[in-house]
Amino acid sequence: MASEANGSTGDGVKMPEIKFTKLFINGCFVDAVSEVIADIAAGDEEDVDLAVKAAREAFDHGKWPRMSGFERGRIMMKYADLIDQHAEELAALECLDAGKLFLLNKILDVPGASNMVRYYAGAADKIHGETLKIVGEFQGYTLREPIGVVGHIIPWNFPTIMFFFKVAPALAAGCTMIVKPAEQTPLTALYYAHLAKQAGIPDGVLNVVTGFGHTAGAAITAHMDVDKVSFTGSTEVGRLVMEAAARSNLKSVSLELGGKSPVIIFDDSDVDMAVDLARKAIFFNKARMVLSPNLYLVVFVFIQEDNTIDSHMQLQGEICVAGSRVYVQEGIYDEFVRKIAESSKNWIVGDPFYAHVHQGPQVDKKQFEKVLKYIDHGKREGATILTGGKPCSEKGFYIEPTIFTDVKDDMLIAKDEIFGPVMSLMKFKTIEEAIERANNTRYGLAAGIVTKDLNIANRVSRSIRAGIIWINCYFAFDDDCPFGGYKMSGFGRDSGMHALEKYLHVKSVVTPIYGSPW
Ligand code: TXE
Repeated sequence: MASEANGSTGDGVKMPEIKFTKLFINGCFVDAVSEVIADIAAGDEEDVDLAVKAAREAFDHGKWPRMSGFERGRIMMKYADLIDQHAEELAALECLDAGKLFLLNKILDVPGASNMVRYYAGAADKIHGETLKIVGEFQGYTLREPIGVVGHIIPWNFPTIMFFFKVAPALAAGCTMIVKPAEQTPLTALYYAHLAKQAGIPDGVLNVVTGFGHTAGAAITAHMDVDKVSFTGSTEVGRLVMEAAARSNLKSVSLELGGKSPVIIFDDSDVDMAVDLARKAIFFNKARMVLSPNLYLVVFVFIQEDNTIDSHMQLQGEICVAGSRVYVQEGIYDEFVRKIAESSKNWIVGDPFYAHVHQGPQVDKKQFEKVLKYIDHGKREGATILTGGKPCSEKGFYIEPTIFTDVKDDMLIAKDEIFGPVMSLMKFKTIEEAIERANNTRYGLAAGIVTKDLNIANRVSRSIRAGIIWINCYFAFDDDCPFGGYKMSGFGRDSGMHALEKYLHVKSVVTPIYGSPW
């Protein structure tokens, strides 16, 4: 987390005051029972226990699960308005904490979050059951009830969006919850908790315990009184989450984990467009699009008078859906390789505060070293470096956008999630081969298809085992678009109406019906 909180930024944005640094339990900011890391409280097992007790009480005896969906929705609408009113400060906090661009936070992440709250506010009074005609003299119906106390564990790469991916549907469902933000990026979560109280969300419903994964996170997953854990992060920790759930109270678990997403480019593609899309899918994007806070892409944005924006995406590969395996059909392979190598000469890696920069630094030393290790592995396994391949400055965690050719499917760089600006480029002959190789991964989060042939697009979409397929585009999301993985990318869906299901139980109620002629 960035630490310099004084003065103003280079762009003249007012440095935000860091007001909320304690844990948020039962409607109050409280000191952690244990130690304090710098300014931020490091919650541990005891703190989690206090937060769970507050959430349990709010669930078992409080108003939130019992009030009408309409009333919950009304309070959530107010919450969304408060988020908008504080957008400037929230955006600056996120910038300070996560190193994400201020303007981007202000016009996309924060409004994207408030709109997500509104989306689920609108759903809160539309949670219905079914009526059942039961054989014999019975009738039945189903109730959809909140699942209970939920633990949300979230990562650092999208602190605001991840917070509301989890919190907004759980609130609409009537659950109570404990959020543990990533230790790198806790500041906005605390601010969102403060705004929730202001909006009228009762004490104990939304608690935030900041702290480390192996202490606070692990305590949530092992807690006997947590009914569900919703986790986004690494596959390794996802496994630990399931183990802890199995060993404790068999709590329900949903996981959104890593990916190794393929981008499949067919011979009939416009090669320039395909090069642009493949780069965009992992390094950055320069595009013009209609301004929409619902489309929460990671972009640098320049607003035009006609309400469109010129943008370029700051990814550094630090996104779970990164298109890190690029399969190009043999007819256009050589041209594609030549053009992507040429275009890489224009990539600018540098300080993400500058709008002309295409790619910023990796988030921290751990990620920086992890990426370099994979690049080294790729070289030793016999892949060829087409571009990049090394750090690009002495200071900071900057890595050149790296493209490997001559990659074999069984090389580590083609199998593991690198979470950095490293693309593996591979050639294929037939559609069947492309499908088989794209599916030859333990992950299944996303895939991209580039073709002008509708039948190829439809056939490949159905054949790829992944949670989201982008045809002739990449990174297009919406609140209404379910998002989640197949295979070791996890299970359960964030976003869209499907996310509500994770936070609801279905109960059947059966009664006799005497003398019915039916
Ligand atoms: O993730 P962690 P890290 C992948 C990506 C990246 C790697 C490591 O490949 O390089 O994960 O990143 C909490 N019990 N993704 O170390 O450790 C932790 O405090 C309970 C993909 O940041 O999984 C944080 O809040 N919780 C991903 C959250 O888990 C624990 C986004 C994620 O941290 C815990 C981020 C434990 N034992 C990384 N240990 C995506 N799917 O988008 C840690 N945590």
